[in-house]
Amino acid sequence: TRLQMTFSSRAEIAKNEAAKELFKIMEAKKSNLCLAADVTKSDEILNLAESLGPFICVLKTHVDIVEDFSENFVNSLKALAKKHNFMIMEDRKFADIGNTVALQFSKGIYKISEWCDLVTAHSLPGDGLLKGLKEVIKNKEKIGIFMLTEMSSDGHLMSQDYSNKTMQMIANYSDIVAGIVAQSSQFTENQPELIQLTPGCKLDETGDNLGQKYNTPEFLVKEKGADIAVVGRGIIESKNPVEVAKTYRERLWNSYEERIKY
Ligand code: 6AU
Repeated sequence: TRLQMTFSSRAEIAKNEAAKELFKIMEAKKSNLCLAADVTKSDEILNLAESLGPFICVLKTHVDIVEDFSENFVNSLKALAKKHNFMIMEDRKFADIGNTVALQFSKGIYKISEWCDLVTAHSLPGDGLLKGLKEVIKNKEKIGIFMLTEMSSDGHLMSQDYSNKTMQMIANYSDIVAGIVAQSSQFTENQPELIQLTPGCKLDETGDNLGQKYNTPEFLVKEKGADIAVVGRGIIESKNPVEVAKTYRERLWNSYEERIKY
């Protein structure tokens, strides 16, 4: 099954070009750490990208929290992604009709499709959303979508049925879907071409006071099937982000190496 396969063997069978590339980056850098760069100034994001870039495979943004967004910022971030060999994921969580998400993806101030490698979306509106995103992606070389299957937050409304139907929906869009955002390995057991991204990762605490739930790197990779774990505050709010990021990277990668042995 997926859990025993190496990332390099999965690169061979990935159907989405961005997923293929991401598997290769993970293997090359021995990193399955995604940084959630949830800070509100563009310089803070660029500083994180510069100092932590060597240790991560993906830098995840929420571009709508950036107070001083500019085209310059995007160009600098892209340059750092190239320099340190990581991919940029905009965690936009699209959730509207196809026509609207196509506009949100390509227009407005952010023009997300012009700079992201990966982007997140909800399946809630139905597959018209994927059709809309695909209209935009068709002119781009490599963009991969991550579909939300399950969330890390307390009381989310994504039932087993919702998650299963999400998997059915994405089956017809394997060229543009790179993976899923999920909390358990059940959905992609027989789909090693998809990448499981799992948020809610911290070395110690169990949650915040707004419903977020945390697990350790070992538990997420070995028990919950995470291929990539997302870490935000665990790193960016620590006293020494570089040292802490190295620790996350090492513990996540060791967990992956142990996982493929069994
Ligand atoms: O490590 P944290 O709690 O500081 O940050 C977790 C990051 C945030 C969330 O927007 C995101 O992960 N996230 C997602 C994603 C990636 O889509 C899904 C989810 O279920 N839970 C979650 O926290 O940037």
